[in-house]
Amino acid sequence: MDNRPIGFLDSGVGGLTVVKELMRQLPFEEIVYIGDSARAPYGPRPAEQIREYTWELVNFLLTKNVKMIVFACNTATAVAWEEVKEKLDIPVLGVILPGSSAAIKSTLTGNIGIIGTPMTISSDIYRQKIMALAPQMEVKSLSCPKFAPLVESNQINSSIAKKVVYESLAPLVGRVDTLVLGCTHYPLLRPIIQNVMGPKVKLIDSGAECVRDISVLLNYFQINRSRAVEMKEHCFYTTANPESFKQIAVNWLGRDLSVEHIELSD
Ligand code: I24
Ligand code: DGL
Repeated sequence: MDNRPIGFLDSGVGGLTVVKELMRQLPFEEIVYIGDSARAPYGPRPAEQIREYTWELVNFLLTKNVKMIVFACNTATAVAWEEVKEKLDIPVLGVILPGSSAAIKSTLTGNIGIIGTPMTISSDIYRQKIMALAPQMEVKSLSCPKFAPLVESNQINSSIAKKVVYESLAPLVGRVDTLVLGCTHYPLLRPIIQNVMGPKVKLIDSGAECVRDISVLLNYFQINRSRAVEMKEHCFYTTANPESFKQIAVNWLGRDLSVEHIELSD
């Protein structure tokens, strides 16, 4: 047993899609979350800058005595996960490897699509990970820079969203049987994406797959949180306005929670 919290990092609030899965799959685990909303989105930023910011988030989580760190952000995973994982002596999980292996398990034709932010797609990391595990796969990657802004402007169900998703995904329709949602925001567009891709296409939520791996790791190292110990409150930190963060988090997670502002060293 290990009653320390699990640390989550993200560029902002998108990582809450991973947190929601954690609360569903592993309700007894305690969470410390840091979202760098003051500097979000990471997607359009240079890799070197994202690496630097991610290290600041990691170092913050380490001061919170976490037993494990989860990169609840595809962009941060794409550019910084390997180097952070090498340097820490606690387990560090990203969302990309779980999403990649789930896609390989899901596909019947070997034609896998990946969608994500410009940085995630230009890093080519999903394709590399998939090819390393299963070289016979055919991977088609597509950057969808308009999707996260759609979610953030509350247009998830709008006709504009339908039009943008339809036009953006046109290059993949009919050409893949599995599509990886390689960005934390995309599960919110899932119904529209499914509709555009067709009912036979399997959508892979990298965040949900990552939480399955967290569960396996907790069991393997026997570091689950004891259910006998009273649950402490989850802690959420943001580099921007805590009220704005809280509004989104309470709405999304459907429960009250405490959010604190934190200043990261620049
Ligand atoms: N969804 C996201 N980011 C936002 C948003 C949103 N505003 C409305 N909705 N804003 O990401 C980002 C910038 N903010 C962040 C907080 O600090 C200030 C700056 C997706 C969220 C994934 C859980 C739409 C919205 C919402 C509640 C729940 C879900 C959702 F308001 F998509
Ligand atoms: N969290 C990011 C990701 O999953 C999306 C938002 C951003 O670009 O920062 O890629």
